[in-house]
Amino acid sequence: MSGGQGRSNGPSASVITRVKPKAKRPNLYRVLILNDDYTPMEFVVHVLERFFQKDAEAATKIMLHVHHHGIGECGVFTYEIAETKVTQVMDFARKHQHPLQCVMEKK
Ligand code: TYC
Repeated sequence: MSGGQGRSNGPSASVITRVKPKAKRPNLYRVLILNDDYTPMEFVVHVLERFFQKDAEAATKIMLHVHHHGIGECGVFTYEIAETKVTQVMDFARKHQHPLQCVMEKK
């Protein structure tokens, strides 16, 4: 077993390497906020501006969509970024004693 693919990567064994770069698409996750009866609309708009870089118009549109439909998308991110956004929003809502819920789901 020497050369080509096989066991024994000892001295002088060859290893097949890929020449063409394999572009792996990362798994993507939606970050969603949920409606509730208590979180003030202005607070939700502020969250969307602060953590999701939305302007006032886009943030208001998303907030109103959630208010009327129960759930809405704040953005799409790789796993670690999405997880960070969820944590930031949940911590911020708790700090201000609002019940706002933020979750992520695989796209
Ligand atoms: N339903 C809330 C209210 O009437 C507003 C709200 C919108 C709360 C979006 C949460 O994700 C939310 N004050």
